[in-house]
Amino acid sequence: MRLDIVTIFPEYLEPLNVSLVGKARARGQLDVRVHDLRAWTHDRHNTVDDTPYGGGPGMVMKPDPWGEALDSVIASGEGDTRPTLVVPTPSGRPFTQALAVELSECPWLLFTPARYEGIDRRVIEEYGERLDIHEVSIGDYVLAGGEAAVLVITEAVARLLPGVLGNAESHRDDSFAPGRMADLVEGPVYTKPPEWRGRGIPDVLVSGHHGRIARWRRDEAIRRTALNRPDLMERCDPEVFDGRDREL
Ligand code: 6GU
Repeated sequence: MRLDIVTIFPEYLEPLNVSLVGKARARGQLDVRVHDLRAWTHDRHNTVDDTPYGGGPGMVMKPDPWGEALDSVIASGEGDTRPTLVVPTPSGRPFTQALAVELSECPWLLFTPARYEGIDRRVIEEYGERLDIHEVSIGDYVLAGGEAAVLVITEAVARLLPGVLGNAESHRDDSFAPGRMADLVEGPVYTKPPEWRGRGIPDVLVSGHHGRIARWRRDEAIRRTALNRPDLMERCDPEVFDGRDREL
């Protein structure tokens, strides 16, 4: 997969050299290209923002540098391949595991993280007519810019790429993974030693009884979901609660 990111803070994307995403790059599974938006400005101050039409606080990112930057990145593709445009914005659609899966199936993603009050709307309209586009929010809070959202989205997408996670099964039981644990968050996990500061581990986990272990994990997932995510409980599939008891 190829990833292009156009930003006024290229150094903000340095974490893409680390850990899972960094290793995927080193292995050639991810081709990440970070571009400085100011490379496509032409004035002495490398201006990327201006005051909003209609007044109000803050600044808006000018369309010209974005237009030149996106044209240049798009033209760098092979043949007539086109990137899928991902526009991080607090007014976008919520980023979910389902969207992470959808984006992981795209060969080429182009991210446009903005600072200030966002990008002149005409840029989104223009490229929305030429490219598949997703305006995406990573949650109900406001960040100073979209770069942190790019890191979040990239990590969620990269770990879904074939061969990036060590174990192909590793994301089967993820919180929010489609399938068995759909709409439940995961329960607690334990490792050695069997006693730490006087605290043991649940006996069932060393019982060797795989059916009982699976049922215990399911029950703990439901308990944690009810506690932390009552919104998910509302739309939980009743089958998840008791549909598998026959098999356990
Ligand atoms: Cl994608 N950008 C910004 N600036 N704030 C956000 C966000 C994105 N998602 C949630 N808050």
